[in-house]
Amino acid sequence: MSDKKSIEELLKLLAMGGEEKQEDPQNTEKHKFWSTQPTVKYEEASKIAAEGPIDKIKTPDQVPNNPLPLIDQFEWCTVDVENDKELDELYKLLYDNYVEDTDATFRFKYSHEFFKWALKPPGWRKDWHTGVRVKETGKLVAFIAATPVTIKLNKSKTIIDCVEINFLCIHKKLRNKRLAPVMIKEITRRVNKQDIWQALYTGGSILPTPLATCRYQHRPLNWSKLHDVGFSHLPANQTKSSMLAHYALPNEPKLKGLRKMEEKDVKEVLELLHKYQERFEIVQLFKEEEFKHWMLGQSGESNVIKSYVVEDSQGKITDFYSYYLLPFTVLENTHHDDLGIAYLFYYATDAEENYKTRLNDLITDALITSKKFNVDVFNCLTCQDNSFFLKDCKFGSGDGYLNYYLFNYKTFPMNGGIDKETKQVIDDKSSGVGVVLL
Ligand code: R64
Repeated sequence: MSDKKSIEELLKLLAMGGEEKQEDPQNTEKHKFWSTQPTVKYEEASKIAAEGPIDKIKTPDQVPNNPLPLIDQFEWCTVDVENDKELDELYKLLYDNYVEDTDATFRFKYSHEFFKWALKPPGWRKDWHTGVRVKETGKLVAFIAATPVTIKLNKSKTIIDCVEINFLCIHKKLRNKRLAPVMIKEITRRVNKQDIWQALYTGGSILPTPLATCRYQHRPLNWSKLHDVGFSHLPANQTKSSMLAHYALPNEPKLKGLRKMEEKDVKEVLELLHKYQERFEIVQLFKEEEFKHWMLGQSGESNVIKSYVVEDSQGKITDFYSYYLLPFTVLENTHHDDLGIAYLFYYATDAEENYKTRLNDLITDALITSKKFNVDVFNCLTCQDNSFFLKDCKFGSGDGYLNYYLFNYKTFPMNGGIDKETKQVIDDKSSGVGVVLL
């Protein structure tokens, strides 16, 4: 976000000769695993002739019935996310061992409600919440999850029933023991047993081969708190009060007819979204039940997912947006112990000639409504049509990148909303990526 960061980035780019390289010392180990998997090889990526599955077609009965062998002291388990005690174990594993930012000052502050929303969409399966325990003590030391998702590739009109892979986490003391490949192969086996052969996943590190790369974007809402915790820096030519003024927002949303989305809106909003998504190359197709789950949560008001619609004077829904809330715990700060974070999720509008203005108004209202939920920074990526509002809505580029991957499927590379060389946002251009993962 700061000037310092952009200089750092430039130096890094210079040092790498403009190429993104693996700085991971395990690059070769990683390669040893990924080169055995049905993914696009780096060299192939630029010369893909046709889209389609990579492995030859199989049937579930050709897939082994038994789990992969594990190192002796460990055993497979399923984590029962309907059991509070097991949810607490998952919380502890992830809190202590899931991805951290580079300075280890922030950790995801999960809640039971977040886990249930993220892990139990319609069609969820217990055995897709795969864990590893220490045999002797029962301690949970690794986890990986698959959830069902249907994607559509708009160019070829291909619809694929696949899974999303998320929450891969291995206890810090078990790192470098080659456990991740075993976790990935085991979840693959369990998914294949259900006659599903493709998976969608994202990650910060570069593996063979991203279908698109997006960049983190942040819109400060509570600039002074972000400054206090060391996330935002004061630019040389600014004062604290000029920063506050720059990021100030009205208290009330400005779109006439804006209201919370309700269950009765599900069908109409879903139609609006599916129509809207025709502009992207890869999108998520929802069944009504799935859309209800993802936009409204379990039952009653959700503290995790927030969805709003704009209803015109004829009662027609013209726009909608959604975001999920997943705060960070802030470690070792004298003034603050958490940071409220919203992540932009799905949105749509039927606007055409005033498209850019409408998107800007819509996302401005997303920012405004999120302040009620103690959001300090509103995050999104450079995917979807975000580059139409990032600048005017005062988002700034962060130092994180998110790579999108498809397992066992070749696609032409897609635009992730940033320039390949400079990594800067490309303004006012649709990205290819219309699917949003948590
Ligand atoms: O900023 C951050 C993240 C992020 C993002 C998308 C866009 C911007 C983003 C930050 O780390 C951050 N910090 C340190 C301060 C403010 N923001 C992470 O992430 C997209 C992916 C989010 N995944 C959440 C998730 C899902 C499932 C399990 N655990 C976590």
